[in-house]
Amino acid sequence: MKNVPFSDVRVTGGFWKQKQDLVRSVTINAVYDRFKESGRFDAFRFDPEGTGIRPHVFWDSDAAKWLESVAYLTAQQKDPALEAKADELIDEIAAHQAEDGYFNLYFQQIEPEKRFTDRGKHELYCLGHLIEAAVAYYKATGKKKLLDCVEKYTDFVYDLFVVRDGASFVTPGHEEIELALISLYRLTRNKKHLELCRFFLDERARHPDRDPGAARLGMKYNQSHLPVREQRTAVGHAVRACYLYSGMADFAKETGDKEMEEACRALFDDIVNTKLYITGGIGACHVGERFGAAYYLPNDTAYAETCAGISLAMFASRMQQFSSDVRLADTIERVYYNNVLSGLSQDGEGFFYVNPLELAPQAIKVMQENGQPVPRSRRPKIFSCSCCPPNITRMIPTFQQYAYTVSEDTVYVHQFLDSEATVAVGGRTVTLRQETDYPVSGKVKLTVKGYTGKLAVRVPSWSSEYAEEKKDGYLRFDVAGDAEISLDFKPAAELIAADPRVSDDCGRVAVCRGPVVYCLEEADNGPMLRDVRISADGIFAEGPSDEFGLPVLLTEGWRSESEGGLYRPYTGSLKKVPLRFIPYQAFANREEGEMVVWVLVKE
Ligand code: FUB
Ligand code: ZN
Repeated sequence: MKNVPFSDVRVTGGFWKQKQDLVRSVTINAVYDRFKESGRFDAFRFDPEGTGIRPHVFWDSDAAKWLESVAYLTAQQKDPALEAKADELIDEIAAHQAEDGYFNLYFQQIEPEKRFTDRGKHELYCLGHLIEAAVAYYKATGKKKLLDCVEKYTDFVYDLFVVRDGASFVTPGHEEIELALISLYRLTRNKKHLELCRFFLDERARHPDRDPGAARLGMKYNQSHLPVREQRTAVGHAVRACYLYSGMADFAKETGDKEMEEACRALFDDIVNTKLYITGGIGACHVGERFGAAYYLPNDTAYAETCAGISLAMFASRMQQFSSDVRLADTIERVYYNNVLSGLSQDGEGFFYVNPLELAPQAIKVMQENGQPVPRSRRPKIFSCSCCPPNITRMIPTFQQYAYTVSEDTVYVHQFLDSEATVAVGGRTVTLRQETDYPVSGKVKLTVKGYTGKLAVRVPSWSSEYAEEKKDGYLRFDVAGDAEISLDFKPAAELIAADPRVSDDCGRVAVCRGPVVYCLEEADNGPMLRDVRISADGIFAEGPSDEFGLPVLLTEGWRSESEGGLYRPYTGSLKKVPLRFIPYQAFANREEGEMVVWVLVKE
């Protein structure tokens, strides 16, 4: 099975076009401006004395993700001004790459004698992101300068790590380069790129003396506790984990390594069965930005980093190279419509790094006073550790990469967006048109031209339509020539409960409509939202969708009487109140206040 690349799918309208237009017109430039102001781009001038800029150890990766984003945008629609900025940055990289191929902002400018001496300092992670940027930029523009640079650097790394064993550590402390090496290999077909990936995967956890974990969190923190083929439980830093699993899945695909594939399957199962927020967020713990134990999914202190959600979608999509397990596409959908989109403000300039499922600004204030790490109640325009913004700019413009896969005789439709795709299947090129305003409605019209073969269309797990007809989550059609298929998945408000082992959610429900999770905000419903109850009948009216691009949900609920002293005899008396739920992805775009996803339910 092959993923159909984003560049073969043109988004023509609807929900995703709006999001992508926002990134193109606002976000990509906003991230550039913030990175420029913070010195991230001027650091590439390699003039620390003159500029006074001391680069952070992973600024290279921030700039690389911005570059990669430019590649994806420009591949879909030329933007000479953006491309000029990207070229300028690439010129600086080429100009300052060391003779031997090494490139790193921090180590070349600040501690040149310490290259590859500290596993925790992200050099290989930065190279991974530069590789991804170079591959994307070459494919988008045909320009090879950055690709030449990263190939030279990769040769250097191969020689240092594989041939000479000349670094202080053996494998990356922050994985990412593994998946990047596979995309480089897929472009160059240079066996060294695949071999370097194999080396980093095979050697992981085999050198505890040279490859440390984190002081407080041990070897699990960076997945160095077990050889990768033996890993079955998702542990440690969530972004590191899913980038690693993505690399493992890609490697297994390229080499037919069944043990590796098996490990990936188990790791995916572990995440979706026990460690996934309803919003698609992963990595519950602030300390170590890591997975908690199974079913540990607190709402107010949820970490659920935007990058972690993105990394999970990347992992799921790579697992689609092996099968059409419908949970893969369902997970990508859950992550994108909730955890990823909540990472971006409606004006396109602000970002969440942490995506909690409950906000109580008073509690946040106390936690701040205590010096505890807390979620934010507003989206800042940049962070000192600003990995999420350029991940948003590279991923929203390419959401269509998750729409289709093809096997020898079947085209699979996994995601729904108004678009036109050109898909190669069975030695032929097929045009596939999707007309839809999904997820506002669940209506999807598919038009296929010039295709004789099978078409499999996912029925989203939230839909109760087509229960009889679907097989393994997909509707199957035999197409001969041209075909038109009209479907309606009929999203409607639904109450979802959690496994009782998720203690924060006991006695509570989440309101969902199609793939979209909803929440209550103080701006609509006043404070004390944890006290609000809704009816178990779950009867909602749909309100207008102009404010958030998706309908709001209206219902009546109940709250306690507030009078009666701090403690009072229980009477059970409640008062009726109107309630307005908005899409979780849009929370914290108005005045500051409380937010809850999981609400009490009244039988
Ligand atoms: O360390 C690099 C990136 O910054 C990680 O992937 C994120 O979790 C954040 O720590
Ligand atoms: Zn991040």
